[in-house]
Amino acid sequence: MKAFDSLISKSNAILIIASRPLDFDSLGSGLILKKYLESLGKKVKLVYPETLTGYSREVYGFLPFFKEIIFGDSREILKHPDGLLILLDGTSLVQFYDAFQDPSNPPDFKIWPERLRIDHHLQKPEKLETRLIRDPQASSTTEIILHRIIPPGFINQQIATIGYAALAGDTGNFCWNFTASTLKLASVLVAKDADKLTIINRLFYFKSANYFKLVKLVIDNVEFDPKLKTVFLTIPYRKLKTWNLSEEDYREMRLTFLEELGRKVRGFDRYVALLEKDPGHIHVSARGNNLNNKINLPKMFMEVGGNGGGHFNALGFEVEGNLGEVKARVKKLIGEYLLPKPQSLR
Ligand SMILES: [Mn+2]
Repeated sequence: MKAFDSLISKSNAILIIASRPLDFDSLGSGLILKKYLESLGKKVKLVYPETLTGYSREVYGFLPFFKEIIFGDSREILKHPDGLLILLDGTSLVQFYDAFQDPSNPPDFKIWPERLRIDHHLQKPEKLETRLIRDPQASSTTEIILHRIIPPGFINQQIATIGYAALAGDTGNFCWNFTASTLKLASVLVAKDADKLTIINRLFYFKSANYFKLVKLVIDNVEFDPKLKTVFLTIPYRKLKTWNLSEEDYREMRLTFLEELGRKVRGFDRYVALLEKDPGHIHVSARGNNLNNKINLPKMFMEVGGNGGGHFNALGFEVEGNLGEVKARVKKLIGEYLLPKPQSLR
């Protein structure tokens, strides 16, 4: 890709930041790009902007070159611009520094004159980059990089393993968000002997022993709304506090609802989690059934404070407000979006 080549030819040093939240595409796209740029003689640093829990290290640690990733807040390193800044697999500023530990004093990207963002998410008004490579049709940022930047000859077994992990992760093991191109690429990676079994094991058979407790919490707190064809998981702060969940358990509980139950029950086309993480601070996430959900979820949720990021059938954001009121507004919106569009008068 010419634009990319001319951009990197100008810089000897390159800083790559892989977006939060942690997944195989974020780390994988970073690792593949790092190894490729290093093969061109560049000095590359790859940062994932938060520290990892022991569990996450177990899940992701098998990735080739994992030890080359710098884990921890990106704010210090971002204060010293040196060469090109590349932002991967994210749309908003908070994804590129440790906003979870400390949301105040976000980094100032503008002090980096050249900033490239590569992403497959829907566009968002926040403009972080000076150059953008974006393809919302692509399954993953890794797919964009392997198709448009990396020459096929560069793919060896290690790169194939990283790439396959990213594709399988972002498509739910090829259940959604994939195209013929994705499968062609997967075929190349399998032919290069990607370590499929380890990847599938880490992605789908790696639950904690207390997973069953988390499933019970979810099941005890869901509400099926047949009129809206939507399932809600609504948990107020006072209740969430009594459960005393670790950050990992919280994430696993939320994803159990969204990814394992979500999209799956006949007659219910959307799954909405409204979790009051701190008093008045609500973590909203939703999934839509890929066949039956016709509501553009990122678009609809912008009306309750969403940032427009995500995919048609998947999103998450945080908003300040009263839990009951937010839920009532979400229900009203879904009801409105489900009404047949008025026919224009002829
Ligand atoms: Mn991704």
